[in-house]
Amino acid sequence: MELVPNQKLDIEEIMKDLEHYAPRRRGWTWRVKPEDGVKMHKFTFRDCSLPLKNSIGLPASKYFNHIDPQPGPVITTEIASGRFEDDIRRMRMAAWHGADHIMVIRFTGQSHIDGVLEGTPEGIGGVPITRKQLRASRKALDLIEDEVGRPINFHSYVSGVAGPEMAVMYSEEGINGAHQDPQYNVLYRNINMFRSFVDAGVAKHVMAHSQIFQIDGAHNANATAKEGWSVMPELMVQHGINCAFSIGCGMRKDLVGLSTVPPNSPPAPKLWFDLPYAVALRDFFSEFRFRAQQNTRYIEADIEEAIRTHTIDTLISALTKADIQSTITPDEGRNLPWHYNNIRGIQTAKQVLVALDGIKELVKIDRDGPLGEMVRDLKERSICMLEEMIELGGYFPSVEKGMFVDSGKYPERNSDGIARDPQGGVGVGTIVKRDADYMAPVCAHFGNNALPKGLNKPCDPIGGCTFCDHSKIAYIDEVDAEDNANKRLEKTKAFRSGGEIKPEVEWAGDGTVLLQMFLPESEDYARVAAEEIGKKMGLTDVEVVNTGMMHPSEGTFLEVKGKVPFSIPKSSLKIPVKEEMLPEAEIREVIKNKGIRVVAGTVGEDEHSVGLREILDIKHGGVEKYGIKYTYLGTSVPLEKLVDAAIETGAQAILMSTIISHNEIHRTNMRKMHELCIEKGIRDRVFIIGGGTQVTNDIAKSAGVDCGFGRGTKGIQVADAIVKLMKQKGMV
Ligand code: Z97
Repeated sequence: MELVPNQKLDIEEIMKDLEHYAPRRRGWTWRVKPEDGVKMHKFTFRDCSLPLKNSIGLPASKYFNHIDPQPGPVITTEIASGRFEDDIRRMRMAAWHGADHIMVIRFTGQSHIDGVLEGTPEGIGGVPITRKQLRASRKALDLIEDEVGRPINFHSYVSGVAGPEMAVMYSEEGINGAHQDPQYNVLYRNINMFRSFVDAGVAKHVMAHSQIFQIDGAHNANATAKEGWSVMPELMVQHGINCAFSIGCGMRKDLVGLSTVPPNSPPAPKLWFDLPYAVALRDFFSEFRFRAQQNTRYIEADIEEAIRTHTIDTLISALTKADIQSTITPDEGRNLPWHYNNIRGIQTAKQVLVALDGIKELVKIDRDGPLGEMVRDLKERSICMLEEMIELGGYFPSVEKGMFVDSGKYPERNSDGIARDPQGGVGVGTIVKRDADYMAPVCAHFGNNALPKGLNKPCDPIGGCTFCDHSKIAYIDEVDAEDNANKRLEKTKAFRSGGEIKPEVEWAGDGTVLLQMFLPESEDYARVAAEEIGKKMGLTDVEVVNTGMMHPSEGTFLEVKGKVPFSIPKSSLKIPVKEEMLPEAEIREVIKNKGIRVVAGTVGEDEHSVGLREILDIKHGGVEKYGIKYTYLGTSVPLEKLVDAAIETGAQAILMSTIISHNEIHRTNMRKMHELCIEKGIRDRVFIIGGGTQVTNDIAKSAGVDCGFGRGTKGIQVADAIVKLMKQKGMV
């Protein structure tokens, strides 16, 4: 199976024969960064990686020969609508825009499930991670990575009370990255602290076996704390604990990623917090890798605000270091995976990193001034915190006393940290000491394993474990007759491949649309009015998802989501034939060589001039921009006058505009112009181009002129048409 760019991914095909699917590689992959940079178009990129085979460039790429430079860091996007079968298509879109790290957020509560799930139930707040879901996604990503020409890392979470089981499953199924940090379980999921660390030992060891890249959970303190910037010393301590523990469990330093977030956000003077923090962290942990995520603590529902914060945060990454640049959108707050915002997040990271390519050769971080002092201060605070923890008896007593996520910047304390009882939490009392002769015939086993002497491999006694022999894995397809992907796919088939078109945000065929509006009212009235407007427009499930006060009484900007209750049959649509434009360089070349000149005017008794001026003047990209010389005769120009001017100036084309169209005057005038030119004997050397709001190419041609343009036409289209007409006549 191979993907074809102009064909949709066939999800049903992906779901076939998953029982026999095995991952074709394991472990994490970085982007390839050529030593001497990447040359594209007229530029050399210093820190960029190899470009993709198939991709979609930034919006402005059309001005730069359609290049799509790929930054050095891996770029992450989080996709998790609750239905993985829909997310697969989003992964493909994300990959085309430059994401090569796809993270699937787990559904609410999976942390507390004491085992792995099977089948493909629908999730809320994320996707239930199951073997079938992993296989289907990984299988699709194999095809997607072939299509874009770059490996894609697939990622989820090895946390919660089933951490080790998840790690084994990830290892078996070729998952490339995972969050794993025992402190996360303890602090945020109230899992017993001892159990969490024992589990982490096993999970990390298994992850190391398959070279699964690990991301820690320190950023959660930043996102949970009352003041994100106060926990900076503690964040370094948390990173330190997880790094040391990971190394102890056999992980490679280059596969341990610190999850770092610039801790502050405007309107705070962000740089004075974020930069010293970023520098201090990178000083301490230089041998490890950095996964930079944008600040989420202060993210609001406003996409523009998120993009601005993301841009500033990515600047910090570029100035310091990021091996992986995460992207995030406000949709977590809106509780709806607005998947096209994922693409915007990826574009933001790509645009910023490409714009700042090679920044460190141009801008140096100055440690001599206040920055150096602030970096030192942060480091000292974190070391002091570690010393106090040792005095308290170590990590566990420190957690018991609420040392973490206290709102005071260490050593200040507000006694509001998260305190956990060592004898409490999920899974308390479940640790069982291994007997002296405990034996597990599996590879990647953590801790004591009393294997018989003389074995080549621990799993030899059973003829291979599931890490060595993938076919030994017991694959369960579905466990629920109703709550499964196959049933859901049946229901959405019409919208995916059955010729029905319906908007989609969360799930295929959900009909969700987003309206933007401004209401000249205060926020309270605007909110309620916006909902009413949505309902009157025929939407269902109407909800205001974002408001922005423009002025307390003058008005409010709103975003309203709702669902359309209908779909459009594809067969009912007539697609206009697209005019294929010549390359701009060719248009310019012909115009330059031939010295093209036109005469132009609004004809008849018509005083409109704006449209035609836009077609002519250089200001908004009129024909002048492409080298065409013009003689503009103004408005209400008699047809004869235009013809005479064409003869006088030796113009190759007459541009006649008619806005007023009652009594079909636009048709009549074009026909008359055609006849007049014949009469004057110039029709074979002058092209006639008609324009106006009611004019179409078909109307113009049927009236005898060479071509016609309607509303919204740009100068380049007219220039393109003239060059094409010249080519047709063999003049070029
Ligand atoms: C990120 N935007 O990219 P559950 N383990 C760790 C975590 O940090 C998390 C989980 C497990 C964020 C993603 C935050 N991280 C969300 C170390 C969550 C989640 O929700 O308990 O099943 O696991 O880091």
